[in-house]
Amino acid sequence: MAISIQSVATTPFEGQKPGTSGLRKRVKIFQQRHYTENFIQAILDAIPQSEGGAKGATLIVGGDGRYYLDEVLQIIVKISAAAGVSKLVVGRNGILSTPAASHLIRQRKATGGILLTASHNPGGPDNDFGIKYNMSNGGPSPENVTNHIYEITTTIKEYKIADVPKVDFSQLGTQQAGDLTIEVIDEVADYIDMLKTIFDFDAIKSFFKDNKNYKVLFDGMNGVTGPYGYRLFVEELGLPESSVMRFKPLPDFGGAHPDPNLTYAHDLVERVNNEGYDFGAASDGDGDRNMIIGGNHAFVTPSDSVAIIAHYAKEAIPYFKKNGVHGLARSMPTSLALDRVAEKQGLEYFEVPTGWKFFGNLMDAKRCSICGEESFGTGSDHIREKDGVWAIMAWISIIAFVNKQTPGSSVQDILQKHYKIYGRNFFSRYDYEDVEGSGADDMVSRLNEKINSGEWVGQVFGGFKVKTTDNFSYNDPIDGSISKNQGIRIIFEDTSRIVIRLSGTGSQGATVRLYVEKYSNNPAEYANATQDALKPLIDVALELSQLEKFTGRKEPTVIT
Ligand code: VG1
Ligand code: CO
Repeated sequence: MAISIQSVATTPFEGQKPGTSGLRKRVKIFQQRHYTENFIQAILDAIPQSEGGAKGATLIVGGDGRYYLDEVLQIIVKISAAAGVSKLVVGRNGILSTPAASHLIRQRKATGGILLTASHNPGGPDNDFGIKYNMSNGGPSPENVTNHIYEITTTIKEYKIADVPKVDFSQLGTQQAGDLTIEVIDEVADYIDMLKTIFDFDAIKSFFKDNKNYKVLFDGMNGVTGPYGYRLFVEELGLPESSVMRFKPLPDFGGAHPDPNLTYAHDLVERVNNEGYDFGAASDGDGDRNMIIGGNHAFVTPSDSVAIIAHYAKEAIPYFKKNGVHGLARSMPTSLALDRVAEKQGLEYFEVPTGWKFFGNLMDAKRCSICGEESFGTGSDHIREKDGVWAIMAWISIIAFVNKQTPGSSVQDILQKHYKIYGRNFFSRYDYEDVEGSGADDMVSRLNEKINSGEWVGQVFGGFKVKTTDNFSYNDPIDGSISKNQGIRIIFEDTSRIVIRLSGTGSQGATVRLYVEKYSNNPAEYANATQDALKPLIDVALELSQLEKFTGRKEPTVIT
């Protein structure tokens, strides 16, 4: 079918540089005339020839259902048709969780995918939208590709759109827009089928059958995982409907902040503690993050979570029984708990910069099977994104496995058992959101000076002796690329650490992240409260960084 293609003259917009995970800006910014079109055109033009380029490509498209999704979908259709893309595979109503999109790219052997999400950032007309490109391995594009996208946006003079009618994404099936085929699919089905190949659904069902009083509560936080959680917990595993809450995706997430942590998933935490639930879990706006809690105020830090999953993987999860565990990896600020599991199991392990894109090469090279970030991200080489629902299923599998051996084991029991074997890495992150950018930059410049001069090395602060200081740099062992300035590290003799870095996912102002970690192998301390255990180190961090002086903030916005 012949369609008319129009060239539209445009000029570059400033700041279309993808951050830790794609371009995230206020909706109002994306709504500016040509803004979204420029960026989509840049993405298509930047698809590497080694990946096949845009012409003839098959792209997976979907997002977390946030406000402005519908308009962006139509823009993608028009620009794709003009660029000679051959097929778009889109979730119904444009809905696809980030892990489901990653899975589909791999399953369909697609060229790549365009993910429409700003993850845990709030949605709605006055909040955020986001666009990210994933490669044929299903993972976020690496820095050479995001840099290329950015370069194109700085010189763009025109974009091309095809004159095609509006596509209806609520209808399953195939439609044509000129030569472009658009296939709208059930957004949940393939993902649930994938989970069935990873986990032992029968073992989990029989655990729930044998423990009728075991109560589970899943919180979709009004984000994309609601339909996935409902289908999984209620329809597949047969749990009562009271096991899921906030499971309908809303364009503004009901005004909530869809970030699964103790602050923003407060409703879940309250209900689990007050209504006698044994297990609670939440996922973020786009479904790649997870939070795991147990009854009686048990909280599993994401750093512990990935270590515990790695510890039990081969026993409790069929996927790892079958494929083995090749190696482990964590992002730099994530606690060293995972390293201890790797050492004990004789596995190779890696420390990469913040952001899931750094795990992909290791996984593709079969050197990493399980990985995680302290920011509620946990995952494995089944896809190339972190996967919230997967992590929740991993935990339920572990609970079922441990209870088979020791009936009545709670989440807290599993934590304490782990600390008895490995010791405990107390870990906490302080976020100072939306601080004034120049103050944050000045703070980091001063820290860099201190580190370059080496003046803190050998000194003792609050009883902690500094062993090394640096600004983390990563040399990718697979492709040799080097990523510098990934965060200030102050490492002490006893392996305690302070890490400071600026967020790369915010849409305005700066967010300072301060991470502190302290190891204990004294069993008398394992049940201590995290904040009490870390207080002396946090004081050192605030003193060394002079955070209050530079940012004017006395208290963080979020503590996890
Ligand atoms: C944050 C987290 C990082 C995570 C990233 C994307 O980045 O710290 O660990 O990979 O968000 O997660 P930053 O640069 O703001 O610290 V998601 O669920 O927002 O895609
Ligand atoms: Co997310």
